[in-house]
Amino acid sequence: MNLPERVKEVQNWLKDDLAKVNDTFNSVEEFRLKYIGKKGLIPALFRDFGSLDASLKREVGKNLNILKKEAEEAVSQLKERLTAKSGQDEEFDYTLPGMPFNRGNLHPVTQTMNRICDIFCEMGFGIEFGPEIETDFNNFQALNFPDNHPARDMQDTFFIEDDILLRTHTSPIQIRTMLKKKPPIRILAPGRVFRNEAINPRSYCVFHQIEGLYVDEDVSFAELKMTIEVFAKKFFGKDVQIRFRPSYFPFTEPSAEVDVSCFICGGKGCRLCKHTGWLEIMGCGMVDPNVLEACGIDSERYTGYAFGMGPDRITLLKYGINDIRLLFEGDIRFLKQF
Ligand code: 2U9
Repeated sequence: MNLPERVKEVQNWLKDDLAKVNDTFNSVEEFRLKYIGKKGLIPALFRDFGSLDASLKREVGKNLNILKKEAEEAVSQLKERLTAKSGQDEEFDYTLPGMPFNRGNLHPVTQTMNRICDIFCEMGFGIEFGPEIETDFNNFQALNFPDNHPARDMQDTFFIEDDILLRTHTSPIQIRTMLKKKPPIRILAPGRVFRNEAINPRSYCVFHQIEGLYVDEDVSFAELKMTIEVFAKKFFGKDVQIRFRPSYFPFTEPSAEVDVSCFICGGKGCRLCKHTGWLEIMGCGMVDPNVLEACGIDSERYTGYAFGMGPDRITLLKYGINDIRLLFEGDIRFLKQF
């Protein structure tokens, strides 16, 4: 095949190949190399042009230049299209509505704990945290638990070593605070606690507590009652009543359990309050002088009150949940309802 015919043939291939190029770098580059790359078809035609018969040079030279220009322009247009498209997703339809994304929410127990902490913070309480692994002294001894108390039994407490255990209440936080700070002390101690209990709908081996402690000169049971009443009305609603029933804890004397009038039936009696009209929400009392002394606080000069509540139980009551285990399973289908 002579050169003029080869030029025509390359012209036809160019048209066909151009129609097949897609918007990818590889496809454009393949096209460029085939036609105008150093070893491409058009430079090869130019190389043969030198030995062409002089009478044909004018006509063939003109066609060759046109062919070269067409190929170069095609490549530069293809490259421009590629640059314009890069950074964009061809498949993406910008008119579509935004994709909804899962924002998540705080665990219901965290919500309860935050609300409780907020209310007591408004009343001047600070918040303290402590380790979940504790000493026997901080968890039992300093809190006036006698050596033979059932809670100290392996059956009830997870011991790690002889004197090291998983805290069974958040009270060691208050012990630590009293050991390092002088009164006045007014703190809240929230956290996870651990007890070696049978697992069933009403009890679990891990649960939460929030305890409060106020130690100063002249702290009285009357002040404790008022503080708890303010809390109960803010948390459960301004119309709730509260009542105190005498009780016993090793670390407080006198001690009491606190009930609120049922916030479902208003005290008339319903399934939630087991037809008593009352719901037990916390325990409290005046800090036993032995506990103050164990922390180096003069019990002649200072008195204190303390209280403790279970935010898991309060969450179950609030939402009418009948199985505490649901709070610890991490099932998203359950958790996203709150
Ligand atoms: C110190 C001194 C006293 C904390 C208190 C209670 C009463 C109480 C229970 C509530 C529900 C435990 O989780 S629960 O079962 N707690 O009734 N807690 S007084 O008294 C303290 C704490 C620390 C130094």
